[in-house]
Amino acid sequence: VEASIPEPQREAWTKHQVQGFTDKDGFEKEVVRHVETTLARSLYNCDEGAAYSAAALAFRDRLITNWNKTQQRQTFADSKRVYYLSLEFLMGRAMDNAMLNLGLKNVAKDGMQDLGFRIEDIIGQEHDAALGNGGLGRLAACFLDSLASLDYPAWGYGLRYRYGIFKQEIINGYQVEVPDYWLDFNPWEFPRHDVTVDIQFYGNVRKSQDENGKSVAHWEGGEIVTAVAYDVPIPGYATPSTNNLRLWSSKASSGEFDFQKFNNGDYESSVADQQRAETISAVLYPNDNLERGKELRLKQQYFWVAASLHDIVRRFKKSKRAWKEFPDQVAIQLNDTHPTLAIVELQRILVDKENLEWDEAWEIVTSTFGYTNHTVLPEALEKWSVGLFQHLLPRHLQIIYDINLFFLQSVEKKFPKDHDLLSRVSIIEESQVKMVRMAYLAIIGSHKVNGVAELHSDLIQTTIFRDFVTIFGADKFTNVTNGITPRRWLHQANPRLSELIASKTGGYDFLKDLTLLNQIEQYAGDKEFRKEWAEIKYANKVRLAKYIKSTLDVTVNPAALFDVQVKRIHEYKRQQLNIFGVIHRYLALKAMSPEERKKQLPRVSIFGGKAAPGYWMAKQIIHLINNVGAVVNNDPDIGDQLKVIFLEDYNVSKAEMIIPANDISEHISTAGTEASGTSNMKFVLNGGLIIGTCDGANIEITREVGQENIFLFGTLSEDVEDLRHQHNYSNHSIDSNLSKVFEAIQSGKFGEPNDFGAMISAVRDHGDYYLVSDDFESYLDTQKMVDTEYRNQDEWIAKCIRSVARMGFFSSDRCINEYAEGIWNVEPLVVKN
Ligand code: C3B
Repeated sequence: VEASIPEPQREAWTKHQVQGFTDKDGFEKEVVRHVETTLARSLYNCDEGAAYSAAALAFRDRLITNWNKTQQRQTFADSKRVYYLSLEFLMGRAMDNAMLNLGLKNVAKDGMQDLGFRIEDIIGQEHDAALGNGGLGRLAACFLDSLASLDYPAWGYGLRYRYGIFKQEIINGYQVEVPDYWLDFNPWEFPRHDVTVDIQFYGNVRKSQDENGKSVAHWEGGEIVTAVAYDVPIPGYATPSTNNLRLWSSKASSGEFDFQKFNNGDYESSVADQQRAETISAVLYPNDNLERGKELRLKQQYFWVAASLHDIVRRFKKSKRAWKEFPDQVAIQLNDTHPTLAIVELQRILVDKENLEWDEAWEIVTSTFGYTNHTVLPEALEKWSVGLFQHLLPRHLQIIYDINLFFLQSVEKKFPKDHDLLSRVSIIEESQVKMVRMAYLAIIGSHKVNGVAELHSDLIQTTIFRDFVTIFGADKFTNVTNGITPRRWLHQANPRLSELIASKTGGYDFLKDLTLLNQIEQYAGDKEFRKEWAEIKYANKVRLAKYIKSTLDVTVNPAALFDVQVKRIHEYKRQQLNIFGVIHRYLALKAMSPEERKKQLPRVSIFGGKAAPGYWMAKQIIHLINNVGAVVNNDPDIGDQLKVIFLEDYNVSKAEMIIPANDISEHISTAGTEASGTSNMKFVLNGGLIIGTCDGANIEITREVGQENIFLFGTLSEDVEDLRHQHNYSNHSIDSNLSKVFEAIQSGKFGEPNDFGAMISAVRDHGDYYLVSDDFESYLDTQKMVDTEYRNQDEWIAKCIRSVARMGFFSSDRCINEYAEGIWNVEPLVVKN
């Protein structure tokens, strides 16, 4: 439908084009207008909530004018676009980020002050957009920021969950989950009730022949659910480019709403149908690095993928190009295997709807997709039962079988008679219950496969995907080491540090080219600079100490060493190793004379993170941390020497406060298990050092900052398998320090010992899969070195400064440029303003 305004009337439009505010007065005017009209309030009843709402709406208006222009520019240029498909976008708060990216934070600060509010309080009113679990979801959010900041024509596609990741409460030391209903007031989205796609499920496939005798598949029957688009503007930093994140929400299709039932008076069941449709986008699955094979999850995946592809194809078809040009116009990146069905769906569209030949279609498909793998953990690799597929997506299962058949035929041709190879690489796992291996499908249907840090990319090529390297050749596999956006994780989270850096590097250019940080290295020996640096660190620690006091009523000394481990709770991330180390420290302090005790370096051990609701062991780890805290924090012998803090409900906005306050952070996964890690980068960028294992991006951080600036310990990944084998086939001995920790737990010092029996047995009796006992001693030794080195504050700060100076590599801008060049083949669309 042509909806554009005819030429003669366009003058009126141009004359009234919205410009958006650029100064304090303009901003205030917009805030007052929104308070009085949009919110129907006044200066007599404008609380912080209303002030936030009005300020957010003012910024939303501002973003949308940029968004409109960006979209027009991209449509007009008609160049290749990137589509980033992710089931998770862990965005956090939007307003602070929008203000900073638009360069209008000072305007907003002064404006809000004129109107009677402090900008920090107003920012604090915003509910986090928490549509993700952990690293994978936050990476997607950092990528969106970089894509917009670098002017790439790019869209994100995701699901608009009504409930994001649950809110964590700690009650009697235990995690309790509370639903996160976040959509009460969300000014950052635009519902597009006119952009809808009908999505089919279930039903069956009928085959017929066309006039040329070619077999044609018809997917018929089943049920229809409608996808409605919600658009979220993504502002770039210091550029007018504003990209789009399109999130799909499910509702009953109007065709489906059963008027028959309704008219027959069966009102309740027709409403029930409606609710069933809305269930699809109702809730984010709260598992990190774990797949549970639930039907609703597969429904979510198909719903989102089918709606997104329909949208992408619709946009392509407007250009009236030939199908073979599709990969020149479209690059689709699969964030893990969650969107792998997109490969099958595009093949289905091309073959069943657009009547392309199979091979021609498949060539287009494989040239379009890239697949990023984020984990080697077997429990996280997606497999769906063939039966479930047959039921939910019968036509897609047929296509998967055909893809597999042609693939296996080509393998057999290349490697005749290697039947073992054929069954190893088959998309269908011929187990008791037949399974579809999504990672294999993703590899076969993509032109590039990448891991997220060097070690991880090596590991996937030599272990889980090695047969595919043999089959496709090494060129198909590559590495793109993860990165983080310095806008949120330095400038926004740590404004004073950002300002100090700017004062020495001649402005804020480093936020667009993070390698410019290297200019501050020369100040590592500068007394004055070090002093300012230390003051900022101290102020950040005071801010966190106040927060700890107000939320937990525990007083911590900001002069103590702040040791932080915040991330999802997982046995492979080894929070248990950390808390065992804390118990060891506590026992050692208790055994000392008061004089000796006083001489020790005071430390605050800070933990935070959510456990998946069904992950019992992870919940026990949280429970132990809290119980240890309750004992240690109230022990008069200990005082300031040791405090143990568990911060409730760790999320993006809390990370922005916690990370700048770190002296040291822990990234201590069993070698070979943490694909990359990204918080490690954030902590160092905020002027802390790392205690960590030789795992994931820790290795590249070491390469960049120098091994004298990081505390590495523990088993190397190449030795992990042997050790595991030894644990299972010979008696493995437990270090005496660790035994004493176990004894203390079992004595009941930290609450009911039975609660922690399984945690101890896992290490002592059940093979210690995560190598806690093997690494315990070197962990303690390394922590001792941390204590010693921290006492020399001048040198410590110098190390922090040098480390920050060398962190340029870890910008997500670098990362996005690597994807653009090596995988997507797209160019920025530079804006001349
Ligand atoms: C995570 C990995 O566990 C991290 O090592 C990695 O830094 C990030 O992805 C980003 O690449 N990951 C996750 O959060 N969820 C998964 N299902 C798999 C990996």
